Amino acid sequence: MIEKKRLTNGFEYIEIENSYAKAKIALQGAHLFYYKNNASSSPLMWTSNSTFFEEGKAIRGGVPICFPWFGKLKEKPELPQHGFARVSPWEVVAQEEKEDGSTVVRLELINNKKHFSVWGYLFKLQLEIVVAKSLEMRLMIENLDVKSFEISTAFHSYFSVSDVTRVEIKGLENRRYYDALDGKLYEQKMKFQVDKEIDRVYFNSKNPLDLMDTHRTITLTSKGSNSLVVWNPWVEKSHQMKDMCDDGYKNMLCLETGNVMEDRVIVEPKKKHLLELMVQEH
Ligand code: TA6
Repeated sequence: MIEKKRLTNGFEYIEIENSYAKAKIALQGAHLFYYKNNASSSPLMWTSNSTFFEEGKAIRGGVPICFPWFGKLKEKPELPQHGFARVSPWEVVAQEEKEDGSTVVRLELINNKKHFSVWGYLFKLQLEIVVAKSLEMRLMIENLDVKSFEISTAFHSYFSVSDVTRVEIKGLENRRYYDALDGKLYEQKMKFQVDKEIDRVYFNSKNPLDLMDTHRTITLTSKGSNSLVVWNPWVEKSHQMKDMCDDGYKNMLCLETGNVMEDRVIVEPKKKHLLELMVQEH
């Protein structure tokens, strides 16, 4: 089943249901905000029960698409954090229920005057989402301009965990990272642990990455990305965010695959950059 639906406030999303899983994708931001494998006891992605589903407001959870910048845009810090793609209306350009039981949806965003006024380049984004036993996302970024552009991008994925203080991550050992909380560089020597706010950019990311929860392991395999951002807002920051339920931090961890800071990407005129993520749970 693939059905276009609207919330009472008119907010549009696509609901997908097949023999493997159920998913929901907002047209704004081509933002997957729900995915649950039929064989799982809990959803794969976490979404705040205080999130807004309103035009122009980023959904707190699921997989926000960060483009064309990550975090604040240095030269224009007043612009929306993580770029405009996640708060822009995308268009469904293809949808297919395949013979193997999976469902594929493709959404597109082409630059408009509003985008051009803040970021003066011609571009096309196409996001392909495959809902199957695993969740696959492919973001194709095309430079339609006559000049190169530099981008920082990420799948800002919020994963649902039973207790964030008890999860382990395999694949970060000895990795260099930038700690956004103190602006310093470190190396992951100790076992990864969440017992405070975590906001780190790991460089030179490796595949696969395992997020080990008590009842399941979530394995991330990415292509076209060299950075991994790990974020948990913990108590204080959660209280500061209107769209974050106070204790929501206990059951989520962001593992964001993309290219940020020193890993940012230059896309030459008429060329494409592909960012891919496959998420499996077992
Ligand atoms: O996950 C990295 C990060 O840049 C954090 O610093 C935090 O700001 C998070 O993104 C959430 O950003 P958002 O704009 O969605 O509130």
